Amino acid sequence: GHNSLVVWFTGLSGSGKSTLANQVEKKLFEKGIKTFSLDGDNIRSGLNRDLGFSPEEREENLRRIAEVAKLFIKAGTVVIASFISPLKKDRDRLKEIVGVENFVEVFVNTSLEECERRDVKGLYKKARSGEIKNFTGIDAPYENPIDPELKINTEEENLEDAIKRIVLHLQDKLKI
Ligand code: GGZ
Repeated sequence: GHNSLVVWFTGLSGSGKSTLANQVEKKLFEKGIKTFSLDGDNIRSGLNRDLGFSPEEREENLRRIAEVAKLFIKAGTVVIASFISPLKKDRDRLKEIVGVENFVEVFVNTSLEECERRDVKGLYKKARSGEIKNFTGIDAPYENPIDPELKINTEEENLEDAIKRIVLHLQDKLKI
């Protein structure tokens, strides 16, 4: 079969990573491509439920996810991963673990202002009030990817166009 890939969405909480990931997965499914999604909902509640949000714990969170993604790659499944993954050094390590040739970094470049305005889960409000500590963008850093393979600006680009752009790029890489 075709070679496999890890499509890695990085960006702030509320940037739209999961929305994009879900839609991309749907499109790939329609094309008969086997995918599996990894996100906070299925990873932080199980495999990584011992980990919080300190820099060390985020590093370990991402390292384990990369190892899981590597296994899926070996099984020929396209992995769609959505994690904030805020630090460049940690993202560099992901690429090393998975293999840079198998890794597609997608930067969901929604501004902090817009994420905070949306505040879908009310987490920014809690972070501002100090109820949540070490919240990315508020009192924990997010380092923008310098040269991501794809960059999505959800404030300017229409969602459907962004999804199409990502899927076309993946089809090209998978040679399908
Ligand atoms: C950032 C946090 C935090 C803190 C809880 N900082 O929008 P969400 O809710 O559903 O997604 C966020 C998710 C981030 O987990 P990741 O595994 O993606 O982070 S990392 O890649 O940095 O390891 C958010 C929720 O968890 N959340 N506390 N302090 N996001």
